[in-house]
Amino acid sequence: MPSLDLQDIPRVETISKEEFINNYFKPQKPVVIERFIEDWPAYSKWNLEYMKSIAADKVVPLYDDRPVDYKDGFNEPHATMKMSDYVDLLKREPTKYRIFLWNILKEIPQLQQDFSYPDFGLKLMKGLPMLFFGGRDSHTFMHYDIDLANIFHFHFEGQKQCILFDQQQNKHLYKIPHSLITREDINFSNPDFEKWPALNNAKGWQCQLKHGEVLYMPEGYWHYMKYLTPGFSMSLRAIARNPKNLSKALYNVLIMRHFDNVMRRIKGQKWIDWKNNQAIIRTNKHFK
Ligand SMILES: O=C(O)CCC(=O)C(=O)O
Ligand SMILES: [Fe+2]
Repeated sequence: MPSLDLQDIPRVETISKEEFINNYFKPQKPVVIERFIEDWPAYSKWNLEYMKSIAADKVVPLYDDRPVDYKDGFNEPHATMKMSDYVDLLKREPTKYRIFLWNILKEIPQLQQDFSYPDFGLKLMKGLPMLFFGGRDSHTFMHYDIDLANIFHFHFEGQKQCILFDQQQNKHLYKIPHSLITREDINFSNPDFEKWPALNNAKGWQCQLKHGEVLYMPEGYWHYMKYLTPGFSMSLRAIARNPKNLSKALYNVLIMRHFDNVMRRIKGQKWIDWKNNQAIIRTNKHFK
């Protein structure tokens, strides 16, 4: 059976600032650091039960895997639930509901005492520690982040599969124009190559993250995350340094996002359908 051409992301136990900058940041290569946060209180404290106890009555925004609808705003949640109910659901059964981009600094400030901003030689954005939760077998669609930042993704409880591609692979990925995602009907954990033949030419990376491990994703890297068991992660970020990525980030934030919203308002579902179709036409043009 054909499968995606994915290399295992290199793993190290720990890393110095110099090693990180020279071996991974400068060449823009991903890495998993296995034992970097063992001295954080979060390493022993953070699990689903703890999050439930600390945020029980908070109402959290939830996302499932429904395709983008023109009526939804950019990143608008599909449902909400009390955190205690959500954690109970995660533990009880597989669920598609995920928490995506939840700013813990704002929501539960005391969690800040449980971690520190590591010195990887990059300036981390202090206001933006984001949390992500998911149930067994749920996935976060393939996307790259609007600011093309360097992302440090710390995982807690359970196991998560991550598949990454760099921006050079865009032409093989059925990327949707004027957006940050690929076709949502591609199952990246087991793609249908008859339907999506260009994926044969994509070269990417993969890993399975365990509790306490941190994944470095270089600037603008595409990422697809599948929760193999219920769990959650925290992302810290550093602004893109490569001028090309930085200008792409500015374009996305200042122009692309608003243009897309305006087109949704004017053209409705036709705009979404056109974009989905263009993803195939553009990728096939390159493939043939
Ligand atoms: O883990 C997830 O569900 C998504 C993570 C993500 O997209 C990110 O860290 O930027
Ligand atoms: Fe992301």
